[in-house]
Amino acid sequence: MADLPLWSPLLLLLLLPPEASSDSSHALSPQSHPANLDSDALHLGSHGRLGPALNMTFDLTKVTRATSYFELRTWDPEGVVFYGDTDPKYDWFLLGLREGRVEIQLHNPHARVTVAAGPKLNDGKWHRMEVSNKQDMVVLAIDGDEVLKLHQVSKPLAGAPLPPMKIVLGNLLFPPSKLRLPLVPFLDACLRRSFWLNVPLASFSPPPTRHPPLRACEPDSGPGAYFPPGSQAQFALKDLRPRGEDPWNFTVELGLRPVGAGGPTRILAFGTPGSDPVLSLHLRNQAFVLSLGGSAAEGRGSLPRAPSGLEAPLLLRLGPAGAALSLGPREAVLPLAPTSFAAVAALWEQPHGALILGSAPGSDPRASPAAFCLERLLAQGQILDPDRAQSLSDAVWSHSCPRDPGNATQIPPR
Ligand code: EST
Repeated sequence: MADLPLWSPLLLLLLLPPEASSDSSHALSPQSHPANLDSDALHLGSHGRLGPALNMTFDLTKVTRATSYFELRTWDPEGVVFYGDTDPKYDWFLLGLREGRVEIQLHNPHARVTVAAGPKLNDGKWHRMEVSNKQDMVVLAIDGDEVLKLHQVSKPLAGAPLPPMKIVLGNLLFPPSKLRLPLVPFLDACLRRSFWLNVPLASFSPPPTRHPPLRACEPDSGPGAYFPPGSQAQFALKDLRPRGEDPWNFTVELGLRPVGAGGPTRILAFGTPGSDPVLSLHLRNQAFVLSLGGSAAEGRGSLPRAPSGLEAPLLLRLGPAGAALSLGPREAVLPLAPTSFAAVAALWEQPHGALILGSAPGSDPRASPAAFCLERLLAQGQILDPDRAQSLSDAVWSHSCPRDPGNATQIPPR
């Protein structure tokens, strides 16, 4: 290794792809939406920071049927669809997804239950769901099939002289660690045609933090994670220990699809937040550029690529011999001098060492103007879930990607 040249200050690789009711009950005012959006659908995902997509409060003495129904569409395997309570300590209910299937958690004086039911729903199709309380039961139907009937778990709720029932969409009213079985609440999903305790969703106003919504519901999205310009996800390297210290090696696998046009963009970097990265990967002039440091500005040998060629998974392997990038049958190696390898490996020993996908935090989106989808994202052979990242930009779509570049609607937060 020691006699390998270190191209200073950065060494790069170029790979040419092969051929490549709410608390207010005002009706929502009609809004104009671009024709390509599902204007009647509500996006649930918020990464939690902005709170629930919608809060509703009901006086149960005025409710005649404790039934709610809606259509849900998602690629996300895990998160909260809705949560309801009459008391967050003694009487609460959650309907969410885990591993793609519905999970119900219920905690009240009659029962404490955690149960999964029905088929996997995270297939990007609309599914109709109906959840009711009848006498002492909770009943769940999916796409017209009654998939779960829980007996002896409740008292009749409709008409009951109980405290007001709160229902929130896409989030909880207490920390996820207090669930019976914790789950990551953020759900990248769309909801439409919903009625809550028989009241249409349009009767409720979104909370001020969610108005205007962060994003709209695209009529056609695919699986993956979408990184618009300037966005990023950070994963702590201490949680991603290189397997087997000897020989030291670390792999990242990416199924990358650029979305729309745009200039050079950073795909990932290894570093500590706030400092220049130790190693970074850019997409620049139709080539992948791996470099020591944070800039691809000194990239050489750019070669045009066939636009369809980027879909083969890109494999990045780090080891004492260097950083190797392969795309299908092509491979290129960035040799690392021992000092450079030591700087890379040291990141795993630091509390803030991170794998950062997308742009540098706080960077100007104009500096990284291209958007991309990660249809595959693995580190050390394990899927990395953006919802479990140490930090995630609000603008990232954690489990959906626009299929058509023109459709990537982003409504900027106020
Ligand atoms: C069931 C039992 C319970 O003790 C509390 C709750 C609160 C949320 C309720 C749920 C329930 C039964 C089914 C619903 C749900 C809110 C919407 C859904 O239709 C009534």
